[in-house]
Amino acid sequence: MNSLALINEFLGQPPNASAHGYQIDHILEFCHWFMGALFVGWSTFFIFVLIRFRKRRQPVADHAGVRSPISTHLEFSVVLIEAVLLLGFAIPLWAKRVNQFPPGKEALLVHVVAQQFSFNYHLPGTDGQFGRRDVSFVSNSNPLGLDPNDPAGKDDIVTTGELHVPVNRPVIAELSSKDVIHDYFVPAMRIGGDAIPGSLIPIWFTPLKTGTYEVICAQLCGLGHYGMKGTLVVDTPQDYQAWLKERAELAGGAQPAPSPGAPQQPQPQNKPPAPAASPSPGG
Ligand SMILES: [Cu+2]
Repeated sequence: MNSLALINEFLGQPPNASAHGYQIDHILEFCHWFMGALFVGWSTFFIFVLIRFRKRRQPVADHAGVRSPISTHLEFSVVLIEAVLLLGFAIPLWAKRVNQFPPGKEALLVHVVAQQFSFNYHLPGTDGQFGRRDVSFVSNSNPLGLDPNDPAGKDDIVTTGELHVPVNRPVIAELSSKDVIHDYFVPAMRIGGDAIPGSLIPIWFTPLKTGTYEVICAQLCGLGHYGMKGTLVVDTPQDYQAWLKERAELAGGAQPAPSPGAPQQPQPQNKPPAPAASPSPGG
């Protein structure tokens, strides 16, 4: 156990797996130790006061109050330490998260679209272009409403529940929602952000370790909120390419269906029709 992360681990925080996560962990760990010291200090002072100023020894109230400047100095030190934490560490770290996004070419951009009760992912495919999306195209087989007439969307990849990303490459996730406010939270990456209908909220992180990590919804979003989980898999670049290829092959066999209002056209099928699989997760 890392002695610098004693309280974090005690409180059940999973090991950090992202580049900026160590800074967040240091602030959390320091805050916890500082709060611990304050708790012990103030508790000791409280017990001392209870005994020192008990009624038997102090039958009449002293209207002059405290004459020693020590309590003022103590209070001032606490404020000073808190100000340094906030202005010196917390705000600069936050500013870096929201102002210094990695350049678009270097980063992997993915659209995360939350819905009750799962996370959908939209990747641009080999052309690097996201296809147009419109709510009028949304159906069970086209959960994100990809426009079937937009050539940029032909190679797009849409998945639900599981996202793969390559290790050591910044990932920018643009969060939005189809229904209510959700929150895309990846504890091991020390990142999270609200997914709000009508808004696009970008967050970014750089995964450092390959592995499988839990994604959870951190906003109480309905009855199935407890089951709104997903998986983030951090792959080696080779595994990531293999996953992309596999998803592209799957997507090639299942183009977005026409919108509900459009006339139904028979689709060419090589296989006999399988029973319709419902994409809606049990929640
Ligand atoms: Cu949710």
